[in-house]
Amino acid sequence: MQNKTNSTVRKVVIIDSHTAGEPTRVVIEGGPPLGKGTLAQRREKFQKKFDRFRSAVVNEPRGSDVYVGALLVEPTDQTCATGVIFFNNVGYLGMCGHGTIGVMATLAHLGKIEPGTHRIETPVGIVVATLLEDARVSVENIPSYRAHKDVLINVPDIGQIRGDIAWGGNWFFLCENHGQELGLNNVEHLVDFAWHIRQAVNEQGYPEVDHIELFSPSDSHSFVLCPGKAYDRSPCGTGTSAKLSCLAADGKLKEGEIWTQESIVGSKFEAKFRWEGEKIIPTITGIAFVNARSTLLLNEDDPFCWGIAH
Ligand code: PYC
Repeated sequence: MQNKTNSTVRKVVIIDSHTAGEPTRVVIEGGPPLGKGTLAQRREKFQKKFDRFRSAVVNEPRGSDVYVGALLVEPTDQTCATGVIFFNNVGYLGMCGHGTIGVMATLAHLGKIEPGTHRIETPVGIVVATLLEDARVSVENIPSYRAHKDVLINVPDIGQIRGDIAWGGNWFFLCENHGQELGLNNVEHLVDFAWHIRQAVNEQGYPEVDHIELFSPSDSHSFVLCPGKAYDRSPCGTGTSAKLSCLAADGKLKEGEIWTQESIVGSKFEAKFRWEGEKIIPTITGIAFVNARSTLLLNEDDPFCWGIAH
């Protein structure tokens, strides 16, 4: 299709879903040419050469800060149903739990998978996802672990906060002693509060941490702040994995025991783990609903063709 200056209007076919309230926008046609190589190499190429495509797909005016994008790519491992590179309003993710559940629901919607187990390749490893007969999806995540326990962070204007740092496919700082009310009525304050923690954690020796997870000290109610300052509407699959690694390391949850993690909007994931050496293999179960299929039109005449960037 041509626009008024005769340049081409590019078409990008997407399927939107939400997993426990958190959106996933899967690009099924029209993605950038990333060539061959590992998924980590292709993610790097995406970032270096086609970053404006990321912004065009998930940012305003076509999306919003909350969207997580998922670009389907050819896997290097032919036992995998697909490869996927996850991205958000500011950059790229290692793995994404709610996003993997969204990708599975999308593949099922397209008739590309049947109930059963399917391997999915991500830039940080292969996950094993099972589409259950009732449309729920279980994701056996990559090995997860707690890297640091009880780290003391001095947060300007807030004070001292203690928390653990753990890997669940992304890096998390998890804390309970924050003294905040974890409720949707308090969400703007929680965003601001968690953002201050994120900056202090990064400045005080942990630049890799890009997600902050606040927990209720008495139950599994949580709040997760994502790298681009949006809060996760789902209980965050990689965050739940990070949490499981802390519970496992502290002996507070046994292998195979169910942990139900609740998000700030009240949605839930069921999770369990098994040990693999010093690390754990988490399994997260949730459901996604496909809610739109459309074609994005990238028209170079549009001053916001590539999104309103951060
Ligand atoms: O479910 O892993 C997740 C996730 C990461 C960022 C948003 N959701």
